[in-house]
Amino acid sequence: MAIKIQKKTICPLDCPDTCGMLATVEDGRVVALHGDKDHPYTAGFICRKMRRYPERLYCAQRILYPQLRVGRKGAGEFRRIDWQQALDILAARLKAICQQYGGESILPYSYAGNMGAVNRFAGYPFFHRLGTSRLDQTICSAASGAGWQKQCGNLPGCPPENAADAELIVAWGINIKVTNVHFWRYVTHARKKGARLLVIDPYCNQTGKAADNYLQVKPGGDSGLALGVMKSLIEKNKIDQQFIDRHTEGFAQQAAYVMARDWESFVSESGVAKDEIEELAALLAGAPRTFFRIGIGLSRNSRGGMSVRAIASLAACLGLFAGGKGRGVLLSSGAFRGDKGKLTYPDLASAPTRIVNMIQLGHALTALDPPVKALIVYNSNPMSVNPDGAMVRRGLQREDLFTVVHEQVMTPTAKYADLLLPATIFLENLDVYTGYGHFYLGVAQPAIEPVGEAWSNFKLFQSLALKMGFNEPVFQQSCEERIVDYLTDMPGFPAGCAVQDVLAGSLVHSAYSSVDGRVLADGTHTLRLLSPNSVPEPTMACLTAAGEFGDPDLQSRYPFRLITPPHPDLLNSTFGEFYPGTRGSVLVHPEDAAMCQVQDGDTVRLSNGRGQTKRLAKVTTDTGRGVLVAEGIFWPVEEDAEVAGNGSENAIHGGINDLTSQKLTDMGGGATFHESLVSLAKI
Ligand SMILES: Nc1nc2c(c(=O)[nH]1)N[C@H]1C(S)=C(S)[C@@H](COP(=O)(O)OP(=O)(O)OC[C@H]3O[C@@H](n4cnc5c(=O)[nH]c(N)nc54)[C@H](O)[C@@H]3O)O[C@H]1N2
Ligand SMILES: Nc1nc2c(c(=O)[nH]1)N[C@H]1C(S)=C(S)[C@@H](COP(=O)(O)OP(=O)(O)OC[C@H]3O[C@@H](n4cnc5c(=O)[nH]c(N)nc54)[C@H](O)[C@@H]3O)O[C@H]1N2
Ligand code: SF4
Ligand SMILES: [Mo]
Repeated sequence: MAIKIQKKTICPLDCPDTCGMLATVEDGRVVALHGDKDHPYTAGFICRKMRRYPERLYCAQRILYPQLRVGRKGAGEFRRIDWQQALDILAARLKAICQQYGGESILPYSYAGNMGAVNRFAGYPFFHRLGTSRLDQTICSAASGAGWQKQCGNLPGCPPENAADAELIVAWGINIKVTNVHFWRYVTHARKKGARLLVIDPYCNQTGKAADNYLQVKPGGDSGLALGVMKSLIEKNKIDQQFIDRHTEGFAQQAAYVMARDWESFVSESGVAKDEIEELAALLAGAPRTFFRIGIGLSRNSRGGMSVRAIASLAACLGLFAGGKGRGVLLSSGAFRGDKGKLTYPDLASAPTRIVNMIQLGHALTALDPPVKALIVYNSNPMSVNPDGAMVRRGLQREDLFTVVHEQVMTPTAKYADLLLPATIFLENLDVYTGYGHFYLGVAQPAIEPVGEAWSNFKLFQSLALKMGFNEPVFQQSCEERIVDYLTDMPGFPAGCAVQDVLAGSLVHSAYSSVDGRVLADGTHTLRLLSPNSVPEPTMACLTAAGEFGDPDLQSRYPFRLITPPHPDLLNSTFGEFYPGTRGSVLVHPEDAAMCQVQDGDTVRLSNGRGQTKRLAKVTTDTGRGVLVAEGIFWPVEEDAEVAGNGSENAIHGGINDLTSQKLTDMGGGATFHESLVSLAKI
């Protein structure tokens, strides 16, 4: 009789919830995944995406051994080789490219397919030592982080548990029911005691539908709204003056700024009428126990960093950072501040090398000088997730580019590999995980042996370093040694907590997590409403001009504003393999649909100067006029990928990111995924 055992593990996906899970293992195979009841935050529940994860371990698309390309680039045709051959080829090619073109002609590309601290950054020591170009990892939270940093410095977020006692919860640019499902529990607790949930978003998303109030804001219009509310609070004398005096600097200048602007500027910027802005101000002023849950979604546009600054400044005017029962502000928890250098080893680099912003991968592969000759991808699927997908594809098609992809399944990027390497899945790995939506950290031991010949990122880069003759001690480290080193003296790690206990499975609760979110109580933080040294960026939260959405040339050619938020069944592009042939939908306002003669269920083409894609129209008032919403980074549908007669690559219908741009956010060098002008036509 087969024996079933349960092993504790942790979800590795890029999701604020970082769930504790139990893997049921039978005969060395994982047969089920469930939530771990002992995890204090995720408490026995995991999302439906992850419950299906065991299928992914054993699916037909899993890459099981190293392979070399035999067909044309992108065709996904390979022949099997063994790891020794793979390492020989890889080491020889990298040496030759370094010799002929220099180390900077090699570009590593990685992101957060696996959030385990060791595996996520496993390639860094190797690439520093080799002297390659460096990747600026900006694709997710760079803009929101920069905006938060400007106003709040390194202030941690308020623990999510505190929201349970709120009388008003504001979900600002975050789709809690999709991207932060465990926070919903606190919303429910609070509402049982009479609290209201307000959602501020350009479309009435799943969370908006379940909310008490939904407020539609223009995409990128949050600064207009937050500063308008601030103006109303000042006019009505509803500012928390005590908090302002004690914990902030620069309020007088900020107040002078909003009072000098007329109402029309806030209304036109936000798309929210004056009386609604005033109502919101009254709602906030009347609810001292308010909790702001701020999403990263609202920062993915040309004014995104400023939106976070404006909302943080508004929260300061309301005194929310003082914490206390039911009050607080949470964008990212910032619960553990490990020294990244203990994972990445920047000192191995003999000289600083050029930095490539990952958002501009399309540019790097097609126009950068001196050119990129080798691209090494792990932990990411840039062909799907990176903006300006048509340019990324054009780059990956280059015959003189050597592309290595270390992957779990045959993704759209993996198909373009010259050398394809099999990667382990978290259930086969040892690693340490910290949540960014809560305050816990844990280590997960492998639940099973690797399937096929899969190697972890850590094993790949340690082996490659030895193959290349790198003999620094870091390349001899075991994964456990790196974890122990990383956890030792980690800021946020509570005193008296033993690293060995953590390796044995104990969860760690951050020292930065105060019970009631009184993060400012010790008086060590001052919120800077005015940052005189931030020039050339504005010194305070203010109204700024939109990028692509404000461009008159583009507006006349491509009249619709497209935003591309997450889908409940995908985690960025992960799980795309479960939905072959799925195009995803696009929400279209009924008046726009009538103008374009589009009906509900029609297949439509979305296009602009960068590319095009097909989606199914969903005609609904959930979105505003002129705003199209395409949820989810579904993989391109095979039949759409044919090149039309003229052979131009623009004739390809790629994924949704064929429409998004390489333009950067106002701060932090982030991506503007929610700011593309497009046209809409029925096919
Ligand atoms: N199911 C699922 N969960 C996920 C992900 C996924 O792909 N699928 N992705 C994960 C990752 S990597 C991340 S970073 C997080 C991201 O999670 P969030 O921080 O929630 O950000 P997004 O989900 O990108 O966007 C959330 C909302 O922001 C809205 N939004 C867009 N532009 C604006 C704006 O200008 N103003 C305002 N107020 N709202 C705006 C969108 O319409 C959307 O409803 O989620 C993680 N969780
Ligand atoms: N249009 C649009 N585009 C977006 C976004 C959006 O809202 N709209 N969101 C953006 C955001 S917030 C983010 S964070 C990025 C995410 O971009 P990515 O980090 O690329 O995220 P995923 O799409 O989940 O792809 C991760 C890949 O890594 C692989 N992987 C997982 N674990 C491992 C491992 O241990 N080793 C190796 N070698 N591979 C592994 C998975 O199989 C998967 O194919 O996407 C961005 N792209
Ligand atoms: S994706 Fe998020 S909600 Fe789902 S199991 Fe992982 S951490 Fe939990
Ligand atoms: Mo992200």
